[in-house]
Amino acid sequence: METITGKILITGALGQIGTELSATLADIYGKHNVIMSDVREAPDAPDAPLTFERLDVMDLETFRGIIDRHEVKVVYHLASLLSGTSEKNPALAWRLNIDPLLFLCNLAKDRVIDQIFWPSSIAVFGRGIPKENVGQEVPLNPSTVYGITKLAGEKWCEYYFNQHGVDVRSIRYPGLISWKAPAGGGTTDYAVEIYHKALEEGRYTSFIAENTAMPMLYMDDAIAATIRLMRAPSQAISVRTSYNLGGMSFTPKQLAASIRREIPGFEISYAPDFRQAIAESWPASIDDSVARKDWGLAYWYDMDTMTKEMLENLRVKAS
Ligand code: AKB
Repeated sequence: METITGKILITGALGQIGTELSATLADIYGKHNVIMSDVREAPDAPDAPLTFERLDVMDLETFRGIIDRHEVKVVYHLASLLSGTSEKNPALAWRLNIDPLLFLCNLAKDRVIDQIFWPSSIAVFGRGIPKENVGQEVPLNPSTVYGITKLAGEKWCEYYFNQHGVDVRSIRYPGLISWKAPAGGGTTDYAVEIYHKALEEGRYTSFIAENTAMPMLYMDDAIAATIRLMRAPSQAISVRTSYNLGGMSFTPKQLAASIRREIPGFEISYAPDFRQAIAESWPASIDDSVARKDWGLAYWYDMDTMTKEMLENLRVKAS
């Protein structure tokens, strides 16, 4: 087990990333060093393994109380409204995605906490750039509320690093695919739902059109990348806005073909909704060479190995 000064707090810890990140951090640093928090109640498990705090991240007084009480030094601030949900409630998305980040940056500026991780997204990209292999330094013109909040957040991270030496690190996550916890409110969520429906019903209706490619990543690779970034020496971090992460790139049609290799009768149909326009505003693939060079980003899964893992684990979970 590795030693750490102070405790680690995870916000949004019951969400898709938080569920897996909390467990991995507890394995690395010890259960007593990791505090989970979420706006939802803790799951009603008699053997809930980690300390849990109920926290609405917009309640800054409670947020501060938790940080002080547990002597938290590192915060993985994952609580966020995703792209689909943000379009439905822009004012809430702005407040929720920005105010707690600024609160944490100010705590780090005052040296109450030492390090922050904050997730950005491929949603920062928009018009005026090529669709494929989008690089780290391109004009950012998001067309969604969510993308606007993520772009603003990235700029705040950079500002607090430049002006106050705040060690805040960030990744532009692509769509994340996992089986442990459901995705919630994103445009890339079809790539999670499809596996559940494939097993439950043998068919799926995709809200994204068949040939729309988006960058995607299996959760194990996302967690490994996040921890690798946070452990990298400060002098290796050349990007203080947010690092591109490309993962893999596929369309719903290609993902359906991958599932059909495991479940031969699987059928897919298409009924694009408002999220289609969001998907079309995002890149199809991402160049993440800067993250590879700076802190050794690497991946272990491709579409087919991910499909095998997803189906295998969901089958076990359902049995
Ligand atoms: C979403 O679809 O909103 C997220 C994202 C790409 O940030 N998964």
